[in-house]
Amino acid sequence: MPTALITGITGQDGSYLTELLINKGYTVHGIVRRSSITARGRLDQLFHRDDVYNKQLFLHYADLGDSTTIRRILIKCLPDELYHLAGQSHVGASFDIPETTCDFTAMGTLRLLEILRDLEKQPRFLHISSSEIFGRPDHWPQNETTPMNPVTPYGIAKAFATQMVALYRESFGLFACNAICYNHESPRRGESFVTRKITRAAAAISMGKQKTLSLGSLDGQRDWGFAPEYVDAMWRMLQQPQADDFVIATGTAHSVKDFLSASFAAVDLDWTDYVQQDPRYMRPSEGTRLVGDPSKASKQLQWDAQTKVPELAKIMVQSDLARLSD
Ligand code: G4F
Repeated sequence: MPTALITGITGQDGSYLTELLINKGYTVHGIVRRSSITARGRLDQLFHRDDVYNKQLFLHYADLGDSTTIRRILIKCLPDELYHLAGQSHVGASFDIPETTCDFTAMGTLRLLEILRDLEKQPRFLHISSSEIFGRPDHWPQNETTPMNPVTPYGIAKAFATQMVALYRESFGLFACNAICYNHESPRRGESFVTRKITRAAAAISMGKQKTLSLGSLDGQRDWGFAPEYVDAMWRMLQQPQADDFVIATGTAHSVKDFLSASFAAVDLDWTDYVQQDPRYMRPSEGTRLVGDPSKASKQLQWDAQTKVPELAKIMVQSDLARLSD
């Protein structure tokens, strides 16, 4: 059975992808950053399976800045597929830590590509790119040929990495692909992203555990899908006969207000009674109407997003209600 290596294995996407690959019979290796906190909550279910951990699933410590260790891991694991999901993924935070963001997200990807160039056995490579590369596009929906116009440090770092992946594919013949993913959410989403912040607050307010919710701009429009479906698209990309880039999205734009409305409706509340705007959460610059055209993925990968915002919000609120009542 094939072997996969995943950077960012402990994140939302990394954990869903690991489950998908384990169920398909892969051996999965994951790269994790060393820290004093060893909790890997999203992978807990797999860790506690004696038939999986250290048999089908292996973890290795390395930092994206540590090329020597990453090269050593690649030579040891000899993966057939490499999924590069790691990076500083919070767009708002990228204004506070632009150097770290560019080092991990942009240079981290280039370092990986440079290592791959030298390998005798080159794995198929997937880089998780982002709708943030389009920033303020001049048309909607965006597709694989839409010009990049990033307006955040994160978006600029992702644009660099995305172009490097395409360049290494064209110049050095690497099987290297960009999954240009629009926002994808789940109960495993970090609590500082707007969807999870909203669903957690809706649940907590309905239980009397929180009084209000402070947010930044409510004007932005995003294309929100369900994360487990997005990792399936990533896997399908690496099974294609040729490496290519794909937009992975639902094709539907929603405002933050729409997501608020769907989430608070799931607990029979009206969001306008609880939400206040706070300048602390406003960004110096914002992507505007980011909505993807997934028709290439639909046609070539036979992939279509199934879960849309109203159901997604409900799934996340239900999960937060259960978590808060534990
Ligand atoms: O949830 P967000 O922080 O997601 P954002 O910035 O669109 O980025 C996410 O999706 C990208 C595309 O897939 C990824 F590349 C990226 O790594 C990340 O996963 O914010 C969504 C919208 C923005 O318009 C933001 O300004 O919500 C707005 N917002 C309003 N109040 C807020 C808040 N965002 C956050 N995080 N926190 C707030 O309080």
